[in-house]
Amino acid sequence: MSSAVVLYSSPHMDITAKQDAWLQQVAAAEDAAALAGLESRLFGPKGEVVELVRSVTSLPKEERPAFGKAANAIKQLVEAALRQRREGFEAEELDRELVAADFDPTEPGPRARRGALHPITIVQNELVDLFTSMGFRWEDGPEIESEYFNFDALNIPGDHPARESQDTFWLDDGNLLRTHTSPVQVRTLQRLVKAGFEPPLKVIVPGRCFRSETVDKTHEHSFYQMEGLVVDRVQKGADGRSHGVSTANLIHTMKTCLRVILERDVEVRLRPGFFPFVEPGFELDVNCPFCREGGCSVCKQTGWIEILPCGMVHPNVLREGGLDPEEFTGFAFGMGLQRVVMLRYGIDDIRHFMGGDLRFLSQFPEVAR
Ligand code: FA5
Repeated sequence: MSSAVVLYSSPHMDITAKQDAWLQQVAAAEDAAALAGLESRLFGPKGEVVELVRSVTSLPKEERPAFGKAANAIKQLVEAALRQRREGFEAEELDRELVAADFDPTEPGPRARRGALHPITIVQNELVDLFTSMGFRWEDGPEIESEYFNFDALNIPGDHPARESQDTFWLDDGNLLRTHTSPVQVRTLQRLVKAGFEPPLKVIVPGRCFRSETVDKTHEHSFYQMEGLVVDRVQKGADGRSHGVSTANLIHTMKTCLRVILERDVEVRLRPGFFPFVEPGFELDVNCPFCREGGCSVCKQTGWIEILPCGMVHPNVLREGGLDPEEFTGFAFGMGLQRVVMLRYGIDDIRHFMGGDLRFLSQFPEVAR
């Protein structure tokens, strides 16, 4: 190693010789431990380099500036040599470790866990895609709703027994947590009619609802529905008869939707069902996906599973929305999303959805879009 970088000769001390000696010792250190020992001998509390710098005070005044400058330069030189040698040992050590550990730098690192969509979101997205492809538009409504939109506007006055089947959480200001997505029917009609919009109108309303219920295998206090509403003007046909939106349209739409979501051909049947905001009202059943016929415990040996309520929009609701029921007719449905997801994936308990158990959730691997 070329060492004679600092050339200075003092009548009192040959510091160039010291410098050469130290640099040679650094170069001769056999390993990291020897280097660490040398470092503390040179730079420790009474280290040789430290003492050299300090010795400036013992010199005659006129020699001090030149000596101090040279001593500091030597100090920096030796420090740099030590650092370089230390890094050399560290690099050698790393090489040794890599060889010894049979380390494969081309091996992929541990994979980060990717988030996935919740099964309710997966099915909701599919339904939204399906309905928008059929010309439906997505409407939204507030989860904190007024008594008027949740009940009165839907033909459910204060003393109506139907209010009891949708017991909910009331807020101090008289509002409530909506019990269904149906209030958005009247909200949408009122808004669009006011803006001068004339049906045909096709909307879907996915959203969260709340009921004060005892939670069990099929009931939650917070759950998801998807409302559907179709309204159109009654037309006079060539046969002279009036044609409006019909139950046949409702059945066709529901069959199409269930076929896509349940990924199979479906049979449906309608039974009478009472909801004050539809007339007539129906419970729509689908043939059981588990036994296909015959009967099983899921369909309670009937071969049919109740899947969603629906019906023809009640004239009072159309009127409340600002439309003349003599001129317009429509159908509506209110699908329980959890119910559809349970049927699609064969899930037997609704409480899994909000339980937060990753063993359940990680079975639905679709990655967030
Ligand atoms: C209604 O909520 C009506 N608004 C649906 C409707 C819309 C009828 C348009 C006619 C026309 P129902 O209370 O039956 O209806 O609830 C509809 C669906 O929501 C049920 O079939 C069920 O799947 C789901 N649902 C209701 N309550 C709960 C609950 N506590 N937990 C989970 N899902 C529920």
